[in-house]
Amino acid sequence: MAFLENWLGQSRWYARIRFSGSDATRDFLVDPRAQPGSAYSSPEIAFGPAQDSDLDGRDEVTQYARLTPASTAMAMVVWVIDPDRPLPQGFGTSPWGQYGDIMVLGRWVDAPGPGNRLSQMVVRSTPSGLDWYLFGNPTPVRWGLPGDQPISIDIDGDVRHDIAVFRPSTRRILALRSSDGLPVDLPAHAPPAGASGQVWALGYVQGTVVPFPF
Ligand SMILES: [Ca+2]
Ligand SMILES: [Ca+2]
Repeated sequence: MAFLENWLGQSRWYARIRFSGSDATRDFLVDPRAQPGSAYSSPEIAFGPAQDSDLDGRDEVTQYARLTPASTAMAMVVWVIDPDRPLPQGFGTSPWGQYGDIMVLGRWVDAPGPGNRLSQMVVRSTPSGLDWYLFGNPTPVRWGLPGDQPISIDIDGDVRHDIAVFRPSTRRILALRSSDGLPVDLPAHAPPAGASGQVWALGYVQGTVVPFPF
């Protein structure tokens, strides 16, 4: 799967998908601005890796989109891709988080509502640390120091994601287990010998989304 911009001269985001079942490749318009009556007008849209948000066994395209170029409001948008239909179905959730937040993909609740069945978690950086905001709860959980990287991970294996960060300075993962709320401190894999440059936790790369500034 690859994302395209300026497809056929249009400034819209498309997903180019090659289906493993048929080996067919097709392009799907996955841009909230293209929906009828859309409240979206900003091209700043972050794309997450595939996630099965409605728990039907098939992945959807997950986005974290800025509503307008002048707004700080952000919302999660989920696109259901059906190989047999020409257009995907897009579902937007109520705005949550603000521009600059990082959305962390994962299953965050046990009894979520329609359209947001895994719930949504965003992380806001402050000068003193990271604040984690679960959809619908205005009171954040403070976890992580400035410079820590939020990661998408289920450490205790209870199917719900854990609040967790990778700390580059120590190369450790610090998490709050969702099963009992207890903190854990684990070593992360070190980079290969001789490697240089920025160290990124794989969970950060794969499971968090933030739009690039345009
Ligand atoms: Ca699904
Ligand atoms: Ca867990």
